[in-house]
Amino acid sequence: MASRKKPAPAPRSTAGRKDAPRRGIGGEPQHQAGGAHPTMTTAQGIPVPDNQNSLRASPRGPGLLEDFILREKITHFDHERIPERIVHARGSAAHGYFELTRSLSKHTTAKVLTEKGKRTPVFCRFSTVAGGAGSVDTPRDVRGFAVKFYTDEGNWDLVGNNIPVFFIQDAMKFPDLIHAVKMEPDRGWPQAGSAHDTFWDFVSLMPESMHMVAWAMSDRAIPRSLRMIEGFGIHSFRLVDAEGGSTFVKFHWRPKLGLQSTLWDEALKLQAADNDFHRRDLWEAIDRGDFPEWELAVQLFTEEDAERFPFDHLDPTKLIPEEIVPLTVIGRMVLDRNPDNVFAETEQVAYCPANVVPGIDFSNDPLLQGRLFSYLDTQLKRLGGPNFHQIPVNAPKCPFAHHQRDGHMQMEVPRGRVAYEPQSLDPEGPRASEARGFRSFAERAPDDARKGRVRPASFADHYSQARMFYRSQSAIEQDHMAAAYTFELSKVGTPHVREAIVGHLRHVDEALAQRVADGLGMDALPAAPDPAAPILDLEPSPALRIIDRMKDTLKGRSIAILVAEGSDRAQLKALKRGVEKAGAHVTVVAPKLRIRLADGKAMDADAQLAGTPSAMFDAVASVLDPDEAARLARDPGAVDWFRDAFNHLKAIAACGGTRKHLFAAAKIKADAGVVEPADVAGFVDAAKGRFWKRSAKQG
Ligand code: HDE
Repeated sequence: MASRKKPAPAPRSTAGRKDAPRRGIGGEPQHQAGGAHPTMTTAQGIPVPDNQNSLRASPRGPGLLEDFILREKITHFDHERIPERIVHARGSAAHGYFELTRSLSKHTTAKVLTEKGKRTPVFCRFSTVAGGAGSVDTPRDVRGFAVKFYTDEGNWDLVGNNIPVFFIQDAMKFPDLIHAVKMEPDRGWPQAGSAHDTFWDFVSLMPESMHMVAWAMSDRAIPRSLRMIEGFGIHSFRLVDAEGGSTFVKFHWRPKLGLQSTLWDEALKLQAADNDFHRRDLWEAIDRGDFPEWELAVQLFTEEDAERFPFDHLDPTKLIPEEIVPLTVIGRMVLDRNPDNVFAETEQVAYCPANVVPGIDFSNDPLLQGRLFSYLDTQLKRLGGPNFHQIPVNAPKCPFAHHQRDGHMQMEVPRGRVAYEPQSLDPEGPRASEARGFRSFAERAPDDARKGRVRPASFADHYSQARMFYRSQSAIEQDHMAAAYTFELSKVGTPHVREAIVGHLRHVDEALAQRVADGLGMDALPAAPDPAAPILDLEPSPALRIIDRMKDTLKGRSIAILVAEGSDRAQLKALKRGVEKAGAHVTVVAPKLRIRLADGKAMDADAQLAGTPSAMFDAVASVLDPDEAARLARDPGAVDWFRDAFNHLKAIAACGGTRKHLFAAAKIKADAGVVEPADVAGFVDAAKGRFWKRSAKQG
């Protein structure tokens, strides 16, 4: 059992006192803090007499092999790591609940989707895809959005992403895709990034990836907060009703805080400032009671509806625009508890798209079909055997009973002699139930069904939705996409790969292709490949943007106020109170952690300026004594603090000293996004959005 007390300080060195045998810390008791504490034991329960010194034959050695306490401790430590996930290795998670607000009883028997008002416990894990577990939180990447619902009818896992489509159409290509995006095997970089030759080489030869690549180059791939991302089940699933009838369904999570992304420069600076930016943001929000919330919405459609779509809904590189099939909100998810232990829960949680409950079934999407195999397979290795469902975070919270037995790390002690079925010896043994059991939708195979390794003709259109996505973006978001393609391709050393991508982009949008070609310094536009199907000009879908979908609120936002020696306490207080009242979290930043304000009294800041760049906040303010502002204007870090806030299009409440000295040093010309700190209401209002007009001026 782990003691919750502060650890004892490191033992003092006995160097220079070779003769003095010592126990513990200078022979003193090791635990300073008072109160009762459990006696430390080995894993076998043997009390440990000394946790500082190994057993020696004499005070200066040698060590003794019989020291079972040392050996046990080191052996366990040696085995503390398990294989990290081959994808989605870096994750952060939280517990919470799902509450159904609208019943889907017309379409499904699944209780989790029919019992209105019922709260089902969930465990939700967010992740980046490409980087290893020790990589950073803010690379340009897709985010995983996996939810385990502990329903009364067993666990249902909705294992999705924050982008509604995927790179490939067939599971056969997944290992290739991941090998291409991960670190190049001969050199071991880049970590957590797609801006390199092998990724772009692969996608340049896989036109089906063009739609998802467009999403990955959009602001969706650099979210501001995990609390502000959407989630998508991607594939069509089936809902199955009591009569065995079926409706197709796509699942969407929509964040209550609205959607928000960072600018690319901001994401880069966040990487330098805080590798754990997203996990910290999620953890801290939950810790202070700002529970993130999402709506669960569904798109429901029939086989006949699907036949009218200008694409095949079984192709996971396609989405169904909300304008064609509207979203119906059916519930909400609230994440209200941080994990107690990251390894036990976030690392050991095992999601699997094959975990569905009666009333929910799969579609024939070939990517989904491959996933149904992969997750259990990978978990057998990652979690060391077939009993990982017994790990608390994975165990169902409803009763379960089966005849599976033994295996590595069996934690249960099944009773009795019967571990088979049919059987007549144990009247209480579990039996299958036709009435309650999971029933697959009795889909009829088409009359002309033939076995074969084929791609249906209905999957051949690779560009129309990429075009639709690009054309649905606002002009600012299109600028960001053009810049992202240019940046990523500028990191590709192989000219023919760059050219192939620009060729594909001509099918997405000729002007986009031209901008990227210009950015890369190409003399002429490369030829576009022959498309396998006619490219359609689909109606744009404004719902696919982010910028208009930032909520007009300070709730969930984070604001910094910069103070220094001699700052005015009353003004700081008024600003802080006003911003907090509007729902934002305030961090008081200062050049030193303890400063003396104008009233002569000391104050502790929350963070030190040098380690807390303005990129970490949604808006910033300053309350500075003019002399201090003049002094700070000679500190490049302080000047960058304002320059970045301005260039990242954020509202700034700037005091007179800041305008005079720091703005001058940062060459900032105040605009509508710059207000007086005394104008608390004006700042609260300005801080709700970004000042996009500045980005137009930046060109
Ligand atoms: Fe995954 N994916 N995936 N994936 N996936 C895994 O399972 C795989 C795909 C997704 O937080 C692995 O336990 C294949 C689509 C998430 O623990 C692995 C294919 C979507 C997570 C695996 C896909 C996802 C994973 C790695 C193509 C969005 C993290 C470790 C056929 C709908 C879950 C693990 C967590 C994890 C395989 C494609 C989402 C290897 C073969 C599409 C969110 O089994």
